[in-house]
Amino acid sequence: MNLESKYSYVLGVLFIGSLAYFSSCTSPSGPTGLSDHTIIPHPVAITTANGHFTLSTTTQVGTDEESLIAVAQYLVSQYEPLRFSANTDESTILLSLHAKDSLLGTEGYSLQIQEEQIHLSAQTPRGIFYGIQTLLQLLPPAQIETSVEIPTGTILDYPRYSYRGSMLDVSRHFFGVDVVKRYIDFIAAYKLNTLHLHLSDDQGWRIEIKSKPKLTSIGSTTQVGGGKGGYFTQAQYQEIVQYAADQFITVIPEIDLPGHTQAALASYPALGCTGEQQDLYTGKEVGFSTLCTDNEATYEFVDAVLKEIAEITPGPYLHIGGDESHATKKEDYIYFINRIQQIVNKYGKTLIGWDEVAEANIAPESIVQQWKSAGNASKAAENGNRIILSPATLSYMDMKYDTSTRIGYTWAALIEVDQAYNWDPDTITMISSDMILGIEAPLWTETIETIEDIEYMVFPRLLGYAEIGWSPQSVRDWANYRLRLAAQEKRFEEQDIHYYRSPVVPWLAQDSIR
Ligand code: TNX
Repeated sequence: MNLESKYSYVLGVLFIGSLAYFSSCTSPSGPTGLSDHTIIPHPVAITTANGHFTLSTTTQVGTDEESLIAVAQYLVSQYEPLRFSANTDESTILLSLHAKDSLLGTEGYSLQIQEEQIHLSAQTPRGIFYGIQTLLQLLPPAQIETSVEIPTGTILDYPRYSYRGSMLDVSRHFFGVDVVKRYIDFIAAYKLNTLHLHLSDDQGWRIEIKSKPKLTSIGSTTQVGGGKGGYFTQAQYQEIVQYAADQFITVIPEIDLPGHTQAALASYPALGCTGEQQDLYTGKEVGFSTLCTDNEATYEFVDAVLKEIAEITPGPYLHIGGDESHATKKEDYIYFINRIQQIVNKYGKTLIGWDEVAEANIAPESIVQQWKSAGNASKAAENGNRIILSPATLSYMDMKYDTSTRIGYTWAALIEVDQAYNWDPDTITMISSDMILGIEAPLWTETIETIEDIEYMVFPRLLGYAEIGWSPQSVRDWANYRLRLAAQEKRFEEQDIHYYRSPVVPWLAQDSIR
């Protein structure tokens, strides 16, 4: 970090600190104590001490636990001056699995910052990984040349929900392995633990199925607007799954059925009720295609597809879509979903479907993702299904921020950064809290063509969804959140993220003070 950027970091901290100080007037430790942090998602509990730990170019990270070496190396890889040391006597950042607090569970951590040492402990490597994300946010975003002071104190932290996800639609526009990896890095930094990949739709089939080669030789060859499309080989998909797992993220593959299947129908016309040749589709309409539900060949096809995907997916879930099947008769839809559920279960997986699947007789173990119908979600919850909340009006990242947003849709809502943040899963639905598994923010890509487009729609709304999924409602507050969000600006810029400079966020580098 050069002097100028170090100076502006200090200024930034002071600025945020003093904003927090003057807005609350309750901070006894002054503007640079740990409680004036800018961490997102906001931790559960923080206590502030009066000193500081000095992190320098000789600071070493160590652990006595074999199972923590990979996360220790991850930390070192994320922050240039840090070194890994096999000898813990020389380490001043210590990682351990000694955490006793039962509140921490499998994802929580305790971070104790003392003058001489930082001790990060948890009950699992995953907990340590989340503690590392918090620690990284306490460091200046750019690399230091000499040293940086971190305020002392302790953080005790664990998530509100066990399911914290984002969905990326790689069907409407195809995005390759590198883009998906960058997306994984984004969500991991804010403690999300699930990546839902929307792998098939009318406009393209995006995953190699060895026993059904035309799905990719024909079905993957285009996308919205007529571009060349693309697909993941099974090896590439496995590479993504492993990359995600290394950051404690579970991949959920979605094959959208029985509607949203034009790419499959164009590849294998026998899947349709007429058997006639069908064209590939490059438009944006939804709800016109369906597999033939009273044709045994359909079930043989779905079985073959889900078998191969289950074999390369270590996570417990298969998402079967089930949304907007307007071309399928209701009784046929119910019959189809019930049969598909048996196939998913036969391959040892738990079914997830969009909220319409609640119209079928789904087993209580299956999971329902609410996007449109609160009624469907309530019905499912009464049936014993746990619910993932993705209300389109609040959490769809393909919705425009305001009417001037260059890309995106408006059909559900305009979602400004404050609206994306300001909702509580418990109060937007009639479902009892214990049936809510968590939340997921989807990014549909009919209008999104490049990584820059993705970044623009996702940043900064994603951080708000991460906080809704992780932090207790009692510590969430827009007035304070917007200051913490503003402080992420340097971090976004360091990573060359094309974020939306929302007018409701008091960015530090306003043109007037830049
Ligand atoms: C609805 S959400 C859809 C998607 C579209 C999206 C666009 C859902 C289950 N279905 O097919 O891409 O709207 O906002």
